[in-house]
Amino acid sequence: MKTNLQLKTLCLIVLTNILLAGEGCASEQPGSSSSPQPALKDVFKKDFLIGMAVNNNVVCGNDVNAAAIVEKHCNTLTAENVMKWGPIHPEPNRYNFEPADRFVEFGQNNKMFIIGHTLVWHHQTPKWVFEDNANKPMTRDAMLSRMKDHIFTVVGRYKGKVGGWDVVNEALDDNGELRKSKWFETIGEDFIEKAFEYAHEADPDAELYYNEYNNEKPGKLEGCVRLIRKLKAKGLRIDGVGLQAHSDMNYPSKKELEGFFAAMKPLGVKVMITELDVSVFPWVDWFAMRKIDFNDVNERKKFNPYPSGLPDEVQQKLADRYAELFSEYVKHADQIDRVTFWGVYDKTSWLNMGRSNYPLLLDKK
Ligand code: 9MR
Repeated sequence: MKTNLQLKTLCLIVLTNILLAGEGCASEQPGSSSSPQPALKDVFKKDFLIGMAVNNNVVCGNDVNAAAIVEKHCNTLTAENVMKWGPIHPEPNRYNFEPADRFVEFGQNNKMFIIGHTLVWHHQTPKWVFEDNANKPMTRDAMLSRMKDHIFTVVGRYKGKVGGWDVVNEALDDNGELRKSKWFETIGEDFIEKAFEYAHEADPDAELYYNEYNNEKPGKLEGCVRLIRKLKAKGLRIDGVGLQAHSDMNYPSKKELEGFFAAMKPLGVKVMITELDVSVFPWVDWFAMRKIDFNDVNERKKFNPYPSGLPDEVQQKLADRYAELFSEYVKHADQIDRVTFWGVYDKTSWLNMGRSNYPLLLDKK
């Protein structure tokens, strides 16, 4: 373990500097060697890999500043959307590999550990996947065969290039029971086992992960532990558990994080911090967000209080919060393989949802 005080202090200073640099970052050439900021991947070299989820614009050369940031700071890379079922396999007999190919190429060119996200999820999966030719629900066998075919095609294409796959994403409900998704309803609870089995067959060398949000909360945490134990008992390969880490200024607490690391330790799996961001606002889901009338001045004040920039004191609180989370990560570095931010900079974060949020290390510019 590498929790020496000097390293820890350096990590926190770097994070705080990046966050507090504000607009100063924009005028600096993010990837240039003259930049005074050390690369995060170097600062945390002894602890874990550092990654970011990227979209098409970053890997296709449309957003050169973001690409330079990723090249400078990251040694691992995740596809934010292009490998999900919908984008990569939009119709029964049509795959759209081009964006995923560009993503993998970008990662390879920069010698990054590439993460495929994600093979089996209830979301961003087209309706046709769960229907037969007559638009009737699929039988278990037909569904398994469709799943296998998809996994073999996608994992097979990137065999030896993608180092690890989020095989199954978000299969649990908050109470730790299996989510009643179409996967669950059509195949039954062993759809998760089958997905891991097929992924391993398709690329025996790839690492395989189960990825989840809020799995540091009681209920879901217990469900997650049960699931990993079950997969292991069946002799299936599972290398790690993804803690998405969509966080806010208070959640997760130190206690919740400690509980998660303690629960994972005896399972013999690595932990990946897979989708880190820190919302400066308490969580409001998509459904509720859509109902907010941003033309109403009171609603705006309440839900979009910082439309043109974060006040200094909130920025400082955000920096402190990031430092707090990273102290926990460094403390548990013996369990953590990588820390991946869910995006590169605030402008492109999924958390804006119609307002200005500030969840990442780099600001809108
Ligand atoms: O960031 C992703 C966003 O661009 C997509 O519109 C959204 C679709 O559901 O998915 C977002 O990423 C999600 C990730 O794949 C799984 N965990 C939750 C992430 C945030 O919603």
